[in-house]
Amino acid sequence: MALSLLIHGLQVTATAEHFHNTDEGLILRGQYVSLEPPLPAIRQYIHGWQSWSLTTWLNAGRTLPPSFPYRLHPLQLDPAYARHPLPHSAWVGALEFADGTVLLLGALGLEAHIEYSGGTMRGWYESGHGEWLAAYGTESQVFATYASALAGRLGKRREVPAPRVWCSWYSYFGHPDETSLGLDLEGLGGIPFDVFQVDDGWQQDIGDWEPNARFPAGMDGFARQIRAGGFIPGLWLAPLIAVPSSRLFKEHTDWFLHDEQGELVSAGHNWGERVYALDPTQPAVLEWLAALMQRVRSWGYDYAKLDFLYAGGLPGVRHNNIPRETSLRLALQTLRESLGNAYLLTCGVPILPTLGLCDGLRIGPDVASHWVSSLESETLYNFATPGAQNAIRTSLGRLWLRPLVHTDPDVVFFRSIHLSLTAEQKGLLQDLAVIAGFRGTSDLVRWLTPDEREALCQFLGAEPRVRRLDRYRYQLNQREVDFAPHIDLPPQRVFEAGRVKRFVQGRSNSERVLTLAHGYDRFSERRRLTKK
Ligand code: 9PG
Repeated sequence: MALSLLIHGLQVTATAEHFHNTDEGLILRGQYVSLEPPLPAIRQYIHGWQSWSLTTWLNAGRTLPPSFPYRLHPLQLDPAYARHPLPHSAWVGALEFADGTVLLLGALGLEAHIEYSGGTMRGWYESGHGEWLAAYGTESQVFATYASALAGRLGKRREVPAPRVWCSWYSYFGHPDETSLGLDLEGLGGIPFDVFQVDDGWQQDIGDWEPNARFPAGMDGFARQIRAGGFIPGLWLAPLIAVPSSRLFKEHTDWFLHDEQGELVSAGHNWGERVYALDPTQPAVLEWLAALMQRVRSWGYDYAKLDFLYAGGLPGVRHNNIPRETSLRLALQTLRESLGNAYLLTCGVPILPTLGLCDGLRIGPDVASHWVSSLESETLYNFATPGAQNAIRTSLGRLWLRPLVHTDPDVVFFRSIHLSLTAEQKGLLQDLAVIAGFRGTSDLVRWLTPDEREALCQFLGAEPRVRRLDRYRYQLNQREVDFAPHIDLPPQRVFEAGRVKRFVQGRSNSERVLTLAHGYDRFSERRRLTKK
């Protein structure tokens, strides 16, 4: 049914099966809906599917080429739409007009997608009929209305303060060890962190969540050491994936998600291997997940960073045929319940299915010790890879989620060694963390000068008054910060023959494989940083 409607004063031609006005605004119902405003938009908002997927404002009508490498699509964006001809938005899209006003269309259920073409914003549910919110006003107003409607449908976080987190990843990468971390713990004495979180690298394999030889005291022993140091023990796991080398995969290959041809579904590449996705709609998998979370709790961890959760929402044939994001949400419900009252930070996760179930949510890709790699952004056209600029761009586009969840823009840096960021770039990351309300670092205290240590303490303790001045400008107490000059995408893909080849040449075989598989050079970065 097509209707001409007034949405907060804007005359819009809308199609849906059903319309009704509520306190929240105009609610549309239907599998397919559309909004056609009277004027063309100048910019459109695209919202990436999971934490790491690109989220930003684009000039209306511009297209985005598919990112490279394709084998990372399942790991970085919604693979079902990776080669969609128009910029694709998961759940929520918005249009900005020349006078600065914004028209938003946002799904209130899961498995929903949005695109904009020919002056019309279209939304569709992959299956079934769901609800949508249409709102018109200032950008802040319409996103606040959407957030409040989502809170009513999916829920929001518990009323606990956001923890201040020390996380091992951005200094040790895949090789943390009990002895070095023990020294770091001592160094952190007197610095106001709440959580000391061990990241990737403690486990035997992705899928085999038992401590490896670098943690001889066991994860329970190390949790006791963290607690004795005065911090809440935190642990990283990627419970919904496994690599083929793991015992889990070898012993339970039938637990993994298949496609219609009966082939295993790829969850991307990482750790030098292909990654596969568990099918948590199988009762045995759900039981295994619950037992795993209970084990983590029994070891003494009260903070869990659960990562690579997108795997639960990939397209595939599930045991009980329920839609993909609904099945992810059911898995998250089990994870949440089995973690009891532990703090849950989700990462690499489709956004809407987590709402009401997690306390904290990673809202952008990883930061890195560099600002941007021109190979990745200009040639691979990949904005989900680690890098401070990518992290800032997408996280800024997701700050509207603040009323629903602790928004984690990833760690900040105070160190000046093992880092190529300028003082200004470090400052942008720090300001964003304060605005987002979630603070963490991986800096080792022994890497910090006395001034840097002092700046870290001040950052952790500061509670400045934050005011949003416009889309990219904020005021922190009396100081203004403007992110606008730092977030534009390169206008189009720069593809010089030989550029990728030159980049890859001169590296060892294993580095070459990793570079090609990942589209970025994490391997050499890790080796450089962990050199003592
Ligand atoms: C541990 C890390 C850290 C980090 C997480 C996640 O290939 N990729 O695009 C890719 C993106 C992110 C990523 C790894 C690979 O990092 O965000 O904080 O926990 O896992 O492995």
